[in-house]
Amino acid sequence: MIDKKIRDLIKKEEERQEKLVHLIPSENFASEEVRMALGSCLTNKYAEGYPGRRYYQGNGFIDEIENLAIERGKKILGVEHLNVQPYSGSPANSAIQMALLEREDKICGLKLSAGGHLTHGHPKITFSGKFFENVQYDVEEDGRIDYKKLEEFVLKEKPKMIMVGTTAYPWILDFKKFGEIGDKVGAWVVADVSHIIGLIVGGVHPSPVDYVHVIMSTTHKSLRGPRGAFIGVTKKGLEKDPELSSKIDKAVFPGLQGGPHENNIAAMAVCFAEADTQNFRDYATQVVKNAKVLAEALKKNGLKVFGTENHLMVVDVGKGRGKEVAVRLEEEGIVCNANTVPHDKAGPFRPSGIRIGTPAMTTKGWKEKEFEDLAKRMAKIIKVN
Ligand code: DSN
Repeated sequence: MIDKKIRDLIKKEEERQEKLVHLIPSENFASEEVRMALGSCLTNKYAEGYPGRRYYQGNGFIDEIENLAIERGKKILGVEHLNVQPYSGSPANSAIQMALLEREDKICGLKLSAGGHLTHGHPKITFSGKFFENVQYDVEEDGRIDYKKLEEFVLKEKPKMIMVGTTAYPWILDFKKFGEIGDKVGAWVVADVSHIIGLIVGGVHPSPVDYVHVIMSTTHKSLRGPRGAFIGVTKKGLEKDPELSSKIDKAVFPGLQGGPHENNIAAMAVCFAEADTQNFRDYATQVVKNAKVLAEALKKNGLKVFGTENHLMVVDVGKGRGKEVAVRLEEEGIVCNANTVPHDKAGPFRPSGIRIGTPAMTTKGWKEKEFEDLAKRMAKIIKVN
């Protein structure tokens, strides 16, 4: 059967991705090779369990694929153990928390409105917020974490787990500081590096590997892989608990998930190999250069910008105007998302900013000149809107 409706819609989406300017910092364009693996026959196979320990027959090639993903991932990340089965970031964080926390233990994460993530203990409506006691830290007026204040907060609250990870934080994260602070209260320190993983692997953001116990990341953002995630266990993690790797594995399967998506895992293996090249390191360097140019050019054109030292920034577009500005930009072919600014007076439902980043358009070959021109266009649209 040819499903004409779906084919037409995919074609339209393909054209949209081709034509527009994509600035959502968590989006990217995966390579043909990654997409080949994703669309392959591997989607047909059940493989519950882990390589060499499967519940179904017929997993010889699947085991080779998953082992390759693990081996390549461990090499670029520098971790001791790697689980590549999480379906995506939220299940991965849930698995980590399920492995290491008891009900009512305290989890500490950056506030969502300050650039954190729902799965980092966001109160009431999320798994991590419902099942564990949660405390949240904030950023300062300038959008930065004050590490002194963070330390005081952690010493007072004594969380069992500290989530270090961001979705709209344009500054370098001081993983060493987080590690030291966590050690003072004996907390698990988990780095969710989903946004910056490509920069870490590309050598343009410090790695958390020596300072945290667990590293989690999605693979489809700055790493340019499939929509999936991994959980890595560090040497420091194993020193804290020699059983850590097995606790994580058990929480992923059978704790939370069933059969792993081996097409995804193969695509992950491809993206790990792609990331282990000079070409990718050049890409990561260019992502950061482009972001700096974009931020500076927007400032020069009169806008208030938070950032940047990484791949993204938050632009203050006026109290409560984030959504209307994002819609207006899309009408002009520029795709971004509305976002809160630090200490947003308008609240999360009518945010005052937009969040933009450079990973996707850098993949398309954009350099400083294109981003400088774009900043001028954007400033005009934002100001007259
Ligand atoms: N939804 C992702 C983002 O856009 O940053 C975070 O999971």
